[in-house]
Amino acid sequence: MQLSIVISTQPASFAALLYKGNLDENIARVSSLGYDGVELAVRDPSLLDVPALEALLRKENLVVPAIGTGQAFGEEGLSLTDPDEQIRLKAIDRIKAQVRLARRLGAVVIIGLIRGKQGRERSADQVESLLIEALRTCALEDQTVKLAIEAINRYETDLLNTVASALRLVEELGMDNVGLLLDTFHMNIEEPSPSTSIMAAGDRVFHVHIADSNRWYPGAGHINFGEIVDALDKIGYEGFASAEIMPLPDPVTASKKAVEYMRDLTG
Ligand code: LER
Ligand code: MN
Repeated sequence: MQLSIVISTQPASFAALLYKGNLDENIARVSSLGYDGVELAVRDPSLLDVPALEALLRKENLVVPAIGTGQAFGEEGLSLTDPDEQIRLKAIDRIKAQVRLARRLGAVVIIGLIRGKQGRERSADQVESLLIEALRTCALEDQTVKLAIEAINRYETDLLNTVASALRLVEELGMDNVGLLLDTFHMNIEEPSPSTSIMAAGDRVFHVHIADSNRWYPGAGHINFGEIVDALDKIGYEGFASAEIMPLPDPVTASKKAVEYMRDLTG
């Protein structure tokens, strides 16, 4: 299995991010630790010097399997299902820009917290139709770029907490370039059996996040990663497992432990 780790291209408040500081140094460190790729959390692609980034990735021999987009929600309040149409349109434009960046980098675009929240005033049907329409527009921007909807636990959003609910939405949308991101931290909270959920998602799994039950590096909590890896093998998953972990006890130890533990497990 190919391994990557999430880093941010700019300072951010989201906790499960390593290396929030200098991008050049961070990418060099990820490479020296033996990762195959680096997942980038990007708030706004227009703030990136893409040719410089591409040169750096070439130099360090790293690919970018996925781009995280949640900072636009966390830092700017953009969401694909906001009640305010102007905010929804801004969020759609931002994801379209992420799709264009992803095309250049060969990455999947993650639809995580940018999906927004349902709240008490609106029904699930209302909010899900807004999301489906927004995702259709984003997916049509470039059908060679995959969008991966992440099932996120109930403490972070009330919209699409389980793999089954995200899968239902993906099937309703019915576009080949829209699938799922499975995150072991969220699955450990929401799924009766993470391996059964992985099997149910099958070839709709476009990307995987790994963190242990406490969101520390794999091996620091009680998730059975052997079972997770077996289930991913069974569905023929050939993508990346990307460590989205707390920088604890410190960023370098966390990223080292994650890659060592996963290499031991997957060979
Ligand atoms: C992001 O991938 C994630 O897992 C969420 O908890 C926050 O966006
Ligand atoms: Mn995640």
